[in-house]
Amino acid sequence: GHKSFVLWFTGLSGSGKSTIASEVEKMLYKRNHSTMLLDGDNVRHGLNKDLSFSKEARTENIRRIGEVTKLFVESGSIVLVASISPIAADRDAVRSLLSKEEFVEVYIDCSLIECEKRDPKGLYKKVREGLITNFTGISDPYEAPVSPEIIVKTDLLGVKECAEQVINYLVSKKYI
Ligand code: GGZ
Repeated sequence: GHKSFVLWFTGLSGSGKSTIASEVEKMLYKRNHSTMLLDGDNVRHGLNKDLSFSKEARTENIRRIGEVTKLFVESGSIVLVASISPIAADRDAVRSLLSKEEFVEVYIDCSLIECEKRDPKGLYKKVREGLITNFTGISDPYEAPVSPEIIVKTDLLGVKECAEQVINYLVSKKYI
């Protein structure tokens, strides 16, 4: 059977995590892989409904997503997680739950200026109006990965090219 692992997409709000993750998922589906996409924003409406955006709650959010990820990896899926996951130690804790090859960190690298320009959900506008506090990248920290397996620059490349970069990595490392 094929390898099971997680593609862990981390980056600012509006950087393109969900968009790239779902494009990669489509490409994996075409190659007959079974996948599971966990989107931070969606998970926060269900499993993690009780969690705020405090430092402790974000850590708990990532811990739970990590445990669910582990279950799906064990069941044979390729898991795609799209979550800001701003704290490096929280991401590393998930990495430690899995074996070395099972955790593939994908840094969705996009400047704050570009994210704010895109503002797909109007959240940055609300932050500037003072309606949202503790917003990642503005009034809350984002710790960029130091040595991610993949860096995708969404302010330089289009969605398809970004997704292909991820697929090419997986092929070159014999994940798929
Ligand atoms: C960051 C926030 C906040 C604050 C609401 N800070 O871009 P989105 O809208 O669709 O995704 C973001 C989502 C963050 O959920 P995560 O689980 O990815 O975050 S974390 O890993 O930090 O726990 C954003 C929206 O919720 N959102 N308030 N204050 N993002």
